[in-house]
Amino acid sequence: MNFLKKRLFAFAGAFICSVCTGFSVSSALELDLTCKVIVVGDAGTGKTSIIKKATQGEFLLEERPTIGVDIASLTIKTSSEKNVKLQIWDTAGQERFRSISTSYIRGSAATLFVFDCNNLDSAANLQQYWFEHVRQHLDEDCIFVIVANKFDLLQNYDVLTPVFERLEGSLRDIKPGAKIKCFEVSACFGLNIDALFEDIAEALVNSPPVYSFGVLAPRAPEKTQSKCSC
Ligand SMILES: Nc1nc2c(ncn2[C@@H]2O[C@H](COP(=O)(O)OP(=O)(O)OP(=O)(O)O)[C@@H](O)[C@H]2O)c(=O)[nH]1
Ligand SMILES: [Mg+2]
Repeated sequence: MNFLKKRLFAFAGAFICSVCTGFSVSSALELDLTCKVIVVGDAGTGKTSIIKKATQGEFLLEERPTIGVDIASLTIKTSSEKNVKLQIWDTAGQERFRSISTSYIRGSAATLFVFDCNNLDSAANLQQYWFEHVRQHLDEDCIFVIVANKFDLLQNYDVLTPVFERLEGSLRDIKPGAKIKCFEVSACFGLNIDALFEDIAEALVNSPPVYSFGVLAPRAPEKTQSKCSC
């Protein structure tokens, strides 16, 4: 019965996914895993642009600021032939929306921390604000991805390595044992955008997190029956 429920869920998921992204994903596609991914970072760093490029193949030079939160989805076939649906939550970076985004963080299997590699204040803000902001709401097995966007505009490549090292170190102090990855991307050129989400999907399949759905998702521990007769 449980098995049947999971199959029905996968079928419904595949249908919704094809509607959300506009991709011609077959409705017969069976999803092996569905996970929530949250994307945070300062306003203007390119969160929406990265997601749009990944899900719609589109890039707008004048992207509008996100208000509250938007949700998109992307289905990826991994190297082990598993279909992983990423439900991607795009949050607003503007300060006036930050308290709203807190409530969206819970239940994320992966978190993308985006900064603009030409604006190192946005990297410092990951350290000073965003890491702490999400820390208390996330599970230990959440994957953390530090994303340097707008790589197409970068003049001095040498600055990036120490920034990644500093951010990774600071994230490790907050969440020892966390799975942390670093990516340099360009939403504008499409550089590393597919690789970024494919890498997340592979990692999730290899180690399905607590907050996930589908045939690969870990089962909740069975409730042991009390032997007490009262
Ligand atoms: N050159 C270049 N510009 C980019 C890139 N990514 C985003 N942009 C531009 O940066 C601006 C901000 O991008 P958004 O995607 O709206 O940024 P955001 O992080 O979603 O901003 P908020 O929704 O306000 O938090 C837009 O004008 C984009 O066109 C990139 O890789 N290269
Ligand atoms: Mg946005």
